[in-house]
Amino acid sequence: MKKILLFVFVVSWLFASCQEKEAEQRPNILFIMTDDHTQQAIYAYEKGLLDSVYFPNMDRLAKEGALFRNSFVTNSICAPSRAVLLTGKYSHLNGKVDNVGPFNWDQMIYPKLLQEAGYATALIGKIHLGGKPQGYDFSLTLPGQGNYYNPEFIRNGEEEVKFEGHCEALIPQFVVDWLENDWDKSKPFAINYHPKAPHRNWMPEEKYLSYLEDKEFEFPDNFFDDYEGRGTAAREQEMEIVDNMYWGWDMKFEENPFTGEPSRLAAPFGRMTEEQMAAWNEVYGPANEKFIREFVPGDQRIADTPDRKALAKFKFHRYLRDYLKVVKSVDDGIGKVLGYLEEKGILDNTIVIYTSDQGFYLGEHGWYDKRFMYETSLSTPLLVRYPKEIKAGSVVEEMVMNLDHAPTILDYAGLEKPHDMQGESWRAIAAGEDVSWRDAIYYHYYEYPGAHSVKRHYGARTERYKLIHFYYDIDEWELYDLKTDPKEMNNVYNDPAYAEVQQALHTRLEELREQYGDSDELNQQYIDRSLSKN
Ligand SMILES: [Ca+2]
Repeated sequence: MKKILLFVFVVSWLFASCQEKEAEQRPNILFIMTDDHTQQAIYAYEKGLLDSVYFPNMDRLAKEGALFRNSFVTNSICAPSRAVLLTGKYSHLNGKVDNVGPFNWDQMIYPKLLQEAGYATALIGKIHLGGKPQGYDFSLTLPGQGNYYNPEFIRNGEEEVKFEGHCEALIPQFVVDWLENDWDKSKPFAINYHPKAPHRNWMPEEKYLSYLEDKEFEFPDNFFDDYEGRGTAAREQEMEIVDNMYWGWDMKFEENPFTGEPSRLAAPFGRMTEEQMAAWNEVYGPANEKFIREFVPGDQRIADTPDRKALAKFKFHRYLRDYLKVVKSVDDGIGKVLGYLEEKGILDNTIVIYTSDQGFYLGEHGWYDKRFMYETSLSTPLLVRYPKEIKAGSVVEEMVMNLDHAPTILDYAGLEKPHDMQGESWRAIAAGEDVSWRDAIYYHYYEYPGAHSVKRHYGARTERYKLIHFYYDIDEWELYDLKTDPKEMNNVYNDPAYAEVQQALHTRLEELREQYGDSDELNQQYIDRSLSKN
């Protein structure tokens, strides 16, 4: 009997210690998602726009891990993208199709599964989904869009707390504070670390107010796009840098230099301390005065004069510099958190995923903003560092989507994805394994009528082609050959040379809509829902 007891004891001890070891080995997950950061603003993507602007910590992730060249979103807009991330489901199934409607936190989201499986979970930064976050042991989130200067945060979905400082310095500090003080070290951690930047209106941190002020950038070669060769949607959008950016909010003028109307900057300026305001005025004051001296002769409106190109140059530079200034702060924050993990000796047991909620135009087609299924906004950065599985300097060509992140994170955590999650784990392809993978992705954008007037559309993209259907108040199809026309300047729909391709893409698109459970009936439901709110 004694022998049997001893045997049982030894076996249970072995079993328990194996379990402990397994728990020890489960990787930590640091998921970093910025807002509106775009591939062409990361040097490692080699898109040419940045010339010599280099963000060392983001580029470090690419150098020491994998860069996904074909990383896409399913609906290129902020809050819906976050809902796709959490649920692993398309907008038409998770219900968050646009920035306007509510998000249902009661549904299955991956942090709940991690939490149940013994992960310590935290959400820090921007989530933009309203309601009380679920699935997190700790959350400290910006209300809505949040503020760059001296922002309020909501602790655990309830208590509002105001902090002094710049949002992009505070958020990484909160991440480090949580790791240092609140993380239950008996568990692996899973953090959603979500900067606000580089979302509009790009208000730089004090130390970067002058950063890049003297740097000249080349216009993207299709900046002065006349939208010939595309359809109504491209012509009628309201996201042009020259015509649709606000003098105050975006261009940082306290009043419209041509009309004298006061700008919306009064609100963010009202939040700043005297020191912050003085530092700001030292840089923007003289630059704005110079603009007025050069561009506002009396009450003449420059937009109607032949100097439109000079005006475009000013706006493009103010925009691009401010955008990159706030990215610089994000990069510092990433460096801070990576440095902390490194110092504690846990960086290599942490899967670091860097991505954004969609891509963004930095002057391509003359635009800012996102929304379209065209390449720049359909794409988003994806860099992953996990030296245990991913070779340094890997480049992944397979087409992945933000739909895939939830299943991937569960996979890394050793968990099965729920049967109704629609994405696929990209863990094996990140590790360079030769696995069969999808040949097409499906996309659907909804927020119309709405900000920036980008019409509702859905479509399919294969490795080489893209088919888009714009619907609701128009019924137009566009087809692009990404090999011969990577900047999507020429719609070849109904071009006889592409007749077979067109037919095959229509078939593939219908298959995808069926596979993912989307339909014309759902389109109508979401139109009705949106109209009923107006
Ligand atoms: Ca966004």
